[in-house]
This record gives sequence, C-alpha cells and structure tokens, in this order.
Amino acid sequence: MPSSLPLKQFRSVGGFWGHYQSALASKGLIHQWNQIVETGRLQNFLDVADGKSGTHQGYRFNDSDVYKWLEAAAYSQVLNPNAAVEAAIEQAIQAIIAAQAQDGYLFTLIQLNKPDWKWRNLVHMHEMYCLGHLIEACIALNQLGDSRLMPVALKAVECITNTFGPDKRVGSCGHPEIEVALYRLWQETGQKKYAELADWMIDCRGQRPSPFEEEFNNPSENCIVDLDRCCEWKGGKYYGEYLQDDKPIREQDTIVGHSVRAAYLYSAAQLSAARRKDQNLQSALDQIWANLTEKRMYVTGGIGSTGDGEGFTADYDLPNLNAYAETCAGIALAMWARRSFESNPSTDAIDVLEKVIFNGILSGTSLDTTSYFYDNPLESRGNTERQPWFGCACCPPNLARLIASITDYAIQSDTKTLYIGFPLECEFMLANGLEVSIKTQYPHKGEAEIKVKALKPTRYRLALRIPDWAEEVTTTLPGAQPAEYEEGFAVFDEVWEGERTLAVEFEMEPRILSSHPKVLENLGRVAIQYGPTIYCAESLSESDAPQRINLDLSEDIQLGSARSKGGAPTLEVQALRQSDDDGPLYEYDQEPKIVQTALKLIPYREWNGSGKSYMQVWLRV
Ligand code: FUB
Ligand code: ZN
Repeated sequence: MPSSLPLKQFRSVGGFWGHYQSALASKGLIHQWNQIVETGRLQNFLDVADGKSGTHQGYRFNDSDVYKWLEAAAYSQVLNPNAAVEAAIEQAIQAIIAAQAQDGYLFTLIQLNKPDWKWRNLVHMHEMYCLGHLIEACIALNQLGDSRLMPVALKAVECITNTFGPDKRVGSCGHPEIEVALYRLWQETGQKKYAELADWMIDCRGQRPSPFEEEFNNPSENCIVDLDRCCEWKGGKYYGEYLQDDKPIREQDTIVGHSVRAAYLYSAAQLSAARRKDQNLQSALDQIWANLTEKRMYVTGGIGSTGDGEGFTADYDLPNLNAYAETCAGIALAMWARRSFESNPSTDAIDVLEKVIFNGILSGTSLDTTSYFYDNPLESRGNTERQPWFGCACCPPNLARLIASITDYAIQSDTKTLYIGFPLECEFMLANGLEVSIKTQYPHKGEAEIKVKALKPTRYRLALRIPDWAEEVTTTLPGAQPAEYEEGFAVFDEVWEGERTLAVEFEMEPRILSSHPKVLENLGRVAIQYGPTIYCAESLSESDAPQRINLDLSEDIQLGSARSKGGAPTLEVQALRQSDDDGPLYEYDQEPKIVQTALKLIPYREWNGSGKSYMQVWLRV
C-alpha cells in the first residue's frame, strides 16, 4: 500500500509550491502565530498552567488552532527553517506541556471555566477533536526530530481510554478528527491499540443508542446550554445527520451534514476499511464518495454548499454566489482522496485531490499566505474579501499544514512503485537509494522532467498519473519499454542505472466545461479550465462586472500576453458586454446595447488579489 515519503527525504521543493512554502515560512506562519497570541489562544494554555480559572478566551475549540499551527510549523521547518518560527514552536510546546493535567486531560475551556463538565458534552464540546490535532502536531514534530510532545499525546490518549472503549463508556467526538489522528499514531508508533480504538469509534458511529443522541435526553445534565443553537437538534429532535450519526457508516450512501466532519470521518473510515480489509465499509465509502463527487461537489472541488450547518444540501444544489465550500472542507476532501488513493491506487481519487487543491483550497489563501477565505464562493458581487484571521479560525492553520505538507499529496511510494500524482518541482531520495528530481512549471505548464539517479542498478516502477483533463500525453524515457497503462497511470517498470530522465508533456489547452442541467445555477453557462486550474473573470468595477457579459465562443480562447500575479498564464476570450448605464430602470422595446470586448480570465484561486471585486466562474454564453 503506498504512503507518503517522510519530509526529511526531500532535499527541496521549488516552483509553484516552493513559492507558497517559502511565503508560509517567512510570512504566513508568523502572521498566524501573532494572531494566536493576540487572540488569547496561547494564553488559554498559559492560564491553565498558572492555575487560573474563568479566563478562557474564544471558541471552545480554539486549542485546535494552536495544534494545527504547530503541525504546519513543524513541517515547514524541515525544508524552510526560520528562527522566528522556531521560537514560536518552542513557546507552543512549553505551554502545551505545562497545561496538561496529571491524568492527561487537556482542553483549556473546561480546565479553565467548567472543570466539572469534562467528557459530558461530547456532541458539542470538541475535546477529542482538539486532542486529535494535538496528536497530529506531535507526529509532525517527530518528523522534525523533536519528540517532546509525544508523551503528552500518549497520555492524552490514555486519558481518553480510561473513560471510553469497548468495555467502558461508548463515545467519541461530535466532530470527527481523533479517528484519523489515532490511525496516524498507530502508523507512527506501530502500536495497534490506537488503530483498534479508532476502528471502534468508526463502528460505533450511527449505532443506536447513540451516545450523542442520549446527551439530548437530559440536556442540562450533559451541559447542553442552548438547544436552539445546536445544529444537532432540529424540529425538536436529534438531527444525527449533522454529525454523520444518523445510521452506521456501513449503511450510509449519501453525503450529509457538516462537510468538514463528514470528510474527516470518511478519511478515517477509509483508513479503517483498508486496515481491516472491510468490504462492507469500503462499499459504503465508495457510494458516499460517488454521491459527493458526482452530484454535490463544485467544479473547484469545494464541498458543502450551504452556510446553514456548514454542510451539504441536496444533489445538484450548487449555488455559486452563496456557495459555502469552506476551506477546511476542501482540505478534508483532499485528505480523504489521499487515503482512498492509498488503499486503492487509481487516478480517480487523485483527479479529485488535484482539482480541490489547485482550486477550492488555494482560493482560501492570498499568494503571500497572510489573508484567507473561510468560504469560497464561485461568484462575487463586490462584497467579500480575504481576512487576516477569523473568530472561528479553523481554516488558516489548516491551509498552512496542507501547504507545508504538499509533498504528501503529490508523491507516494511503496516497495515496488513510485507514484507521481501531479508534478511538483522537488528533489528527494527514496528508501531504496534512488534519487529523484522533478523540474516543472506545473500547473502553469504541462511539461515535467523527472530525473532518476541510481548508484547501483535498481528495479523499481515509476507510475505517472495521466490527468483526467489532458487530451494528449507524451512521455519519453530513452531506452525504456513503452509505458504500460494501469488504473490511469503510465507505468515504467525499469531497472534504473546511472542517470535517466523521463520527459513528460500533458497537453494543456483551454477546456470548456458545462454542468448537468439539474445544476440550475449553471444553465446556459460554462466554466473554463486550463490544466488543473479553473479560471474566472474578475473586475474591480461594477460596470465591467462579468455578470454583464456573455461569452462569444465562436472564437477560440487564447493564452493572454500577461501573466497573473501568481505567474499563471491568463486566458483571453471574446465576450459581449451590456454597457449602457444611462437608461431608466425599465424600458419598452429597447434592444440592449452590447459592446464586443476581450475578456481576461485568471485562475480562480487568485481572485480577490486586489480586494473586493466582481467575479464569476460560471460565465453566461
Ligand atoms: O467545529 C470546528 C470547526 O469550526 C469546523 O470544522 C468548522 O466547520 C468550523 O465550524
Ligand atoms: Zn475551516
């Protein structure tokens, strides 16, 4: 089964991703750390350590932002060390160690404000969600060679298992995350008990009686203070769909509820299905995946179309202007896709992974990684812009950990095969001693040179994903047998000797996408894709707004002469714009005044680079 390469095996990451990673190391991480300090997130830990009470600041799950930041910072330090980041890591580690209770419990809201509420409101409180992020931070720090938080993580898990487990109390967290973390802890430590705990949590979800539902039987006993504000409570009864607890996962076939919860849960369930070779679980996951990717996912890979409950609605309900498509949900989808690929190496999952990473996730950050979108609409009418931070700031540090660990998503290997999911400019060493360097301007260009250097003859397979969007693909590896095609990969099964270079060209042409007619929002509209990148039209002024135009597709879409701020090719398409602003509100028998114009398109992920603007992905034809 393929898995990602430890970051330490990489010598460098450059090009498109190198830009994001170095911006993150030099600006984004410090910016986020300052926010963590200024908003009291670090102070919460310090206050616990100081024995204070009643001083918790912010949302109940704010600890997770510190952990996610720490995870990102640890990855980032491997290839882009930065002294200020190192100092902040140190502060975070010290604060976390000092805040942990004797019995391993660690959740600053309860420690500071409500000590007798421990483990009483699982549906809502996020205690295990936060501990999951703590575990993931520890694993990242381990990669950096710093294992000081590992005892904290292990003790926190022990604290969970002192209360919960097959022979104890049934329960997990209303917001999944601990499950993925436990599988990762199993992979990191080799201790099966962590995976078994996660398997048990996966199996308990959706069963009756539901520990989450039972909390509502006696809300005050379980510290549920305001029923009206609980998303898990609808029409006077428990609404298990919100947290994927309406039925056992093996009986689920549709993606429902809160989108981040869903995709974290199914990432874990995917790990569980693979570990246990559980066909029933796998086939449920396949059905849920199909429902999501065939009926409920935006063309940008964004998921969860409504802000009401931050989640899914109905098949084909994909509004553009009010799209929620939370950045974290996109990230969670990339994680799930990665786990699907690992258990069944075919390119289907990578097609989704690439779509969401290059579009619906990266739209969540500015190019310098210091301002963010929480939701990622596919249309704007001049009323939204990226923010430096949020009260509920789950997305910025989540983006940071995704960017800093992008190699995990692009490149995987097992004992027989190196899988290249998408070209990423980098240099790395495989466990068998092969040295690989990839030169590419992807996603701006479709070419890549993959150089493999072998100090001794080494048999190994190189599997290169053929992207779903590429109509023509050329691969040249001098002296090699023609590639074999396997599950969407071009596979070179070679005995590598000396230095050899595989030249790859994915033909990139602007492609015109239409959507299923049931997506009423997109009727009479098209979207434009170039390589893996979805494009949009954007204007700072209302008079030039893309909402006023119709594309004229009788002429080819051209590559523009200018580059976008992020260095991507721009595209140029002919359009007809309705321009006359002087007339009355309504008028009889007037032909609209139309002006022919050349419309520039930029990557959707870069929209809003100059502040509030008018933008559309789905353009009228
Ligand atoms: O509940 C923790 C995080 O806050 C969720 O993942 C996000 O959707 C936001 O609600
Ligand atoms: Zn978020």
